[in-house]
Amino acid sequence: MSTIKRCMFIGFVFSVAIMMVAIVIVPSGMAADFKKEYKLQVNVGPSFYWGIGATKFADLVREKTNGQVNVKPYFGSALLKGAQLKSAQMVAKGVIDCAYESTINISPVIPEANIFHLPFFINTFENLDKMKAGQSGHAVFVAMEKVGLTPLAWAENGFRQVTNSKRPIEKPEDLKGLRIRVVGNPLFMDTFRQLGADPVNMNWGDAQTAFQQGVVDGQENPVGVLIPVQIHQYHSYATMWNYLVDPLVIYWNQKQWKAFPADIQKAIQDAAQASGRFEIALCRAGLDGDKSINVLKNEFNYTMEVPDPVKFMESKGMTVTFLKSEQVKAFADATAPVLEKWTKEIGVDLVDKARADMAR
Ligand code: X2X
Repeated sequence: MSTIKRCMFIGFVFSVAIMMVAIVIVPSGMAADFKKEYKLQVNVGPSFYWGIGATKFADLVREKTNGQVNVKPYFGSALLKGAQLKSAQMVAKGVIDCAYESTINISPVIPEANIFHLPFFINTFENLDKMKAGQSGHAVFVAMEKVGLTPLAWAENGFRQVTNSKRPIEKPEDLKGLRIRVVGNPLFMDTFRQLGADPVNMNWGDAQTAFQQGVVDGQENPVGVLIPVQIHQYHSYATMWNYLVDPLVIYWNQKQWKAFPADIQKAIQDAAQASGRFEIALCRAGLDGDKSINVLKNEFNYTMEVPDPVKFMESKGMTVTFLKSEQVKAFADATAPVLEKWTKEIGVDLVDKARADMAR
């Protein structure tokens, strides 16, 4: 062999060796770029509709990333020792990777999220959907980006309904003196105080014990929480007043998100969208005719255990009250000062955007 040929041969053997090493090492090297586990903050337990949605998200992420990204839901705000209002702060800091969380719980960091919690302002799924698709929903996502969070998709807890152990709530006076558990968001305290109730704020983990022990007379939550928590064990009266809505946002720590390769971002984004669509249908099932029941059946091959939450509560002996529009108006009039005060807090501009979205 000539020297040239020998050099070429050695060169060839050397490159083949490098390629083989690359084939063996690179895939595992790429996988090592991902964390073993991405912690997902969820305030409620796995049986709540929102918890079921979080599990669906984790499953879909695993499936769509071919097992490369492992999202693990931590239910009951376990990562926050129950302090649900810290979720956005901890994800922004990167202490927690991602969250499937209520707009109520992110409001300390994203005051704009309170646009959904103005009393008697939104009232229908149609209005909510218009806001999410419109400028007001967009403004909430932009506000999240500004504090280091990447919003991926909307999900839902739902319109919040009031339940209690004392009497049917049909007019503002019926709330007088009732001790009502609310979440620690001052807008909720203001609303119930304005209605003459005696609101007390506590985290969800403590609230469940408070219902059991009868420390409070009532509370407010959507059916996706009321049914799994078996509110009928504690309260005999529910009023379906749609007084405000609690959308969820699936979001990720922004810095971490930006470091993901584009195909992984797309896979996670798709998982968030699909799980959000599924979870919104769970929370609306039985409240929007056949619409959400059909989404669950046709798109997700899923049958609800409790397809009609109102019938279910009634079957457990609860009195479920639906308000006529003039009754809703009496509550809206009574809480008008709260709407006015919080319009200033949130920003007139955003409230105007929401009104324009709803009018479309
Ligand atoms: O604390 C609540 O009431 C709950 C479970 O609905 C939220 O996390 C906002």
